[in-house]
Amino acid sequence: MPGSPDTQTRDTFCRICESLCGLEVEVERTDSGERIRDIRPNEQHVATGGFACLKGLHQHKLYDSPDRLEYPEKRVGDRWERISWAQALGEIGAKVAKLRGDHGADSIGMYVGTAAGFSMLHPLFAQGFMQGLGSKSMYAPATQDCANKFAVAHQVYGFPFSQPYPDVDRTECLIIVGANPVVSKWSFLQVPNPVKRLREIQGRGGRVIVVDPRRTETAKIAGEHVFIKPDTDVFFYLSFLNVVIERGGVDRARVAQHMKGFEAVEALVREWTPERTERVTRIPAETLREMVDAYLAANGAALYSSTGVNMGTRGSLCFWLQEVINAVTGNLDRPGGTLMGEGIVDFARFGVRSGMFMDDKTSRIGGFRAVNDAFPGGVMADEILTPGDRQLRALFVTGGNPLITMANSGRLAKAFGELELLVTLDIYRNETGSLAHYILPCTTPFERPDILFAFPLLMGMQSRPYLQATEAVHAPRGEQRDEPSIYVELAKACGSPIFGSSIVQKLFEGTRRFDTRKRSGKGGLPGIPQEWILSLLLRLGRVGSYKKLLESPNGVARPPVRGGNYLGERIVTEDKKVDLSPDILMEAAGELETAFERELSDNRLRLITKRTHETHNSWTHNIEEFVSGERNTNHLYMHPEDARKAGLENGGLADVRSATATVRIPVRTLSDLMPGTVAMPHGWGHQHAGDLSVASKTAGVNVNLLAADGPDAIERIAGMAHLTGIPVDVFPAAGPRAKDSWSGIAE
Ligand SMILES: Nc1nc2c(c(=O)[nH]1)N[C@H]1C(S)=C(S)[C@@H](COP(=O)(O)OP(=O)(O)OC[C@H]3O[C@@H](n4cnc5c(=O)[nH]c(N)nc54)[C@H](O)[C@@H]3O)O[C@H]1N2
Ligand SMILES: Nc1nc2c(c(=O)[nH]1)N[C@H]1C(S)=C(S)[C@@H](COP(=O)(O)OP(=O)(O)OC[C@H]3O[C@@H](n4cnc5c(=O)[nH]c(N)nc54)[C@H](O)[C@@H]3O)O[C@H]1N2
Ligand code: SF4
Ligand SMILES: [Mo]
Repeated sequence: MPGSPDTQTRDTFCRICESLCGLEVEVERTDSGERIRDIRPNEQHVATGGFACLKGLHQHKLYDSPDRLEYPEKRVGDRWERISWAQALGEIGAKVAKLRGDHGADSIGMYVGTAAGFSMLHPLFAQGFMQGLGSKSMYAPATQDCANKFAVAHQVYGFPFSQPYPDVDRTECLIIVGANPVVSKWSFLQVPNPVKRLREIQGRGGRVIVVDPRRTETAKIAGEHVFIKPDTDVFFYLSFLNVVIERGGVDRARVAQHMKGFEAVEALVREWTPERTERVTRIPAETLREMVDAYLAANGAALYSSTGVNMGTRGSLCFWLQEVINAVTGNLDRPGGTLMGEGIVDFARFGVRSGMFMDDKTSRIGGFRAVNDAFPGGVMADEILTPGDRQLRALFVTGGNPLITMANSGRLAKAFGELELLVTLDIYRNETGSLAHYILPCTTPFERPDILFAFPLLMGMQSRPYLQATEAVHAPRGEQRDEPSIYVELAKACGSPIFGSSIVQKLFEGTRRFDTRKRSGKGGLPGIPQEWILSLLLRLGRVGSYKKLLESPNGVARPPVRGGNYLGERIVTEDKKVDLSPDILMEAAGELETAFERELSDNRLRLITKRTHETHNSWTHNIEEFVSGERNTNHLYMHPEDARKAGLENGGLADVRSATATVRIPVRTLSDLMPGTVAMPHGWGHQHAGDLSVASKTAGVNVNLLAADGPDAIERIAGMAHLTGIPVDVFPAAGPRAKDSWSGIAE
């Protein structure tokens, strides 16, 4: 009951997605500890005021579930045993030390998952642990969603995290390619309440145009939609720039002053007229010209793209061309165009000076350059299965679920079975955990103190900049610990000091004495004082302290980014110019003619992604009401005409075959799809996670069984997996539904 003596309202913010919605949490005191009764959007919040989504408002059902991990577990045969932290740390430490001694540090890998990224300290300490071990074998989901953006920004702007974003509140023309912010709530930018914000663009006479193989929720809200054949975006961008030049839309003076290499790109796009690219993109030349005209006529316009483009086969080329277009038309660094955020520190300058993320290490398999220190997930199975120096023998998975979210999950599961040590740090025993040797239970976002994560804090990727801090909403009820403390303990147990420094290691071990124990649960296990480190970070940026920020539970607004001070000033390339034609991208563009020819003759169905409001990657399927009734499975969405041709109808069961695997799944017809395109939501296939009492009973299938892995299957520049636009054939099912989520099919 709100206001009753046993309940209290606490302010915090959501850390599931980039919207970071301000929340009011109703906490009730019970005999077994504090429990969240209700979550409401914080109406007073300076940036997210009154907005939150279904997932955010129901997240306590995930955290409060009896399925939550409460203590460390060890797999003994096919049983799970509860063990103490001391035993877990001791055994893991001994194993790691032995592997490191016998096979070198690189035999120990780490996959830092998406949930880690929404905490400020979790990824930092995971990296610090690896640094201590001296291992370079880092992996991250970036090669599933956005490594192309980092790799290209590194080339074009001199730093991977220099990521311009559309000035949503002032733009007159926003072209959204392969993103669905109404469902995803935006990516690489914080725009809470996307529906309202997109409508506002239209309300002030601006245009929002969505380029997508599906008439999406965003397209319906924004009103204008253009179909594109999946995975042909690079040809769209080439002819977009071709028309920009044809229309005289290049700001030559600005290009001469602030950019270099435009001649090479100009020559590259000369042959790519919209009449030509129309044959593969299926965007009529006239439509494309009209779109370019709208973009050029606007007083401030932006092309924005996200995972629908990133996950194709040429995400790096696409993002590069997009950035070239935004730059040469004069839209980069101007109001209404694209802006370079301003974090609490000049992260780009700091990064370049310190050499951060500039390591040019390459993967053993395939020789891929690391992006932000991480190797492509697409070679992970090979790194485990291929004998030799640097062979991966142990893996830590922290806040991620690669066996559902990475390409060729069937093969990856087999590879994980070969690992001598697999440890997951999670709030659940997820599918990856089901194969682990040890599982370490972690605190949830509501059980840890926090500030904004790296994108908004360090890069200023916020449409309405502000700062915020939160305390833990309540203490964990079991022996769960925060990840930074776990990594300090693990480093000690492995005999490899965190961040490679014995002084830092000792310092953190010492600080545990000051733990207030408020957050350490009934296990009474001391942790490192996260608040101190958060405060230190804020002080580095001269924006006060953690404690001070706590006084403003609705956030503290920061000055808006106005543009006009990036080019020639804040840019960190050596010559202070935007590099429009980096060698590595120009070289990669050499294969476009062949790719175009291949595209012309390929008319197989293309499988694309589809996110839904209730599901967040692989981890919200354990909430009963999110997966009840018809929502108990994912579906294969097909255009009615394609379904008819395949001999299928709404509700029928289909076999979907790619070059990698075949999966069996029920069909839903959907006339919002471009004919020739089929769609399947990812994140399903939980039958192996027996501990997830709700999710494990869902019938969904893991779409990533269909995606290919290995050095020849991934994008060359950034190592991106190919997760959308996958060629498939669809048939009526040859048998009943599958029980095995590693194979997806009954046979
Ligand atoms: N509800 C919900 N929200 C989420 C997530 C979630 O799982 N569920 N995940 C979060 C995460 S981790 C991320 S990275 C963001 C991602 O955020 P977004 O990038 O906005 O992701 P999607 O909503 O999947 O939108 C991708 C769009 O690309 C389209 N598309 C697919 N293939 C192609 C193609 O070849 N070309 C073009 N032009 N379009 C294509 C799809 O139809 C879809 O509309 O969302 C975040 N928010
Ligand atoms: N086919 C296809 N595949 C995709 C995508 C797609 O659109 N289509 N999308 C991709 C995208 S955008 C991404 S980002 C990746 C995601 O890939 P992953 O990061 O591997 O997967 P998630 O499902 O986000 O896993 C998050 C895990 O973190 C746990 N968790 C939640 N909160 C915490 C916490 O506070 N601490 C700890 N320790 N754990 C926590 C959850 O229980 C869950 O197991 O997958 C990608 N895979
Ligand atoms: S949009 Fe939803 S999931 Fe994302 S931060 Fe807001 S409440 Fe959380
Ligand atoms: Mo993502």
